[in-house]
Amino acid sequence: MSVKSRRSLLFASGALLAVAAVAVPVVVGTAAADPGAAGSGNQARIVGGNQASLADHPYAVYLTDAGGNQFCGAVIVSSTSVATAAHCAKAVAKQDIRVVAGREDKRTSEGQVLGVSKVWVGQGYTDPTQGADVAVLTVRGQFDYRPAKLPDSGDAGLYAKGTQATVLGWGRIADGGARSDYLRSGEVPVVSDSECHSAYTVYDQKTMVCAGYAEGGVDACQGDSGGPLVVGDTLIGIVSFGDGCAKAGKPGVYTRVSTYAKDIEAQAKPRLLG
Ligand code: 4AZ
Repeated sequence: MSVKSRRSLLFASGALLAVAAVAVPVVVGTAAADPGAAGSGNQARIVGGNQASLADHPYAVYLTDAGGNQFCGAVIVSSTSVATAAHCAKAVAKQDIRVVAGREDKRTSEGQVLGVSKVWVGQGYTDPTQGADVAVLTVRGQFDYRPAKLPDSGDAGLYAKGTQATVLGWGRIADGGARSDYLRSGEVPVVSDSECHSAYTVYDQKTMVCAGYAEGGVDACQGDSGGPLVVGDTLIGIVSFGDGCAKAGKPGVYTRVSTYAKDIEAQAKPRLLG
């Protein structure tokens, strides 16, 4: 979610308005034409990225509401569950959330559409800027696609400044611009905690990690929230918030998955339905 929309939320009254404002930017723009969608050229893809393939990233999925509108990304973490952002899980009622897997192009009917039987939200979550912007959705049925790996204690180095990571999503291709019909990816370097704290006073290195170039140009954007930031097939971040998209000095802020890996794993375990 954007810092700007959160600021306006602070002037609005009440948490219900907040939920409505989070849901708005992700529902608009789905019907807009994508000028680059035919596969020609590689300019202005995502924000500074390129069309991507599910063959390389089969765990990348998206969420729709009951009307079929894509509102967030997510990532398969087991045969029966996805991780996403808490602010995504809270934007739409559980019974109305659908998880779409195996579909690169939103305009097709490829892959799977699964409902959600259970929603777990990160403990203490209130707002993306306060951390714990993580959720696990248990789906009705099983995915035909392999999960991303969760980081373990040996993966601390993946969070070092300069690690090249890949962000994936079906969100806007420019700040305030059209939503993408295709899955897109962008390559972004992990940003140091001190640098990210300079960009965002709310930055908390325990629960968040930043990625992006100092000069901007490549970033997640509205509608990419909840989607994966991976190094290889290891999930290091979940798209959470930022000040606009791809702006100089304003890297994307992601949920630090290593902090929540044990929780995610516990929620992701397939278990017998009671
Ligand atoms: C959003 O509103 C959003 N540039 C997601 C990511 C970023 C900004 C906004 C990061 O879903």
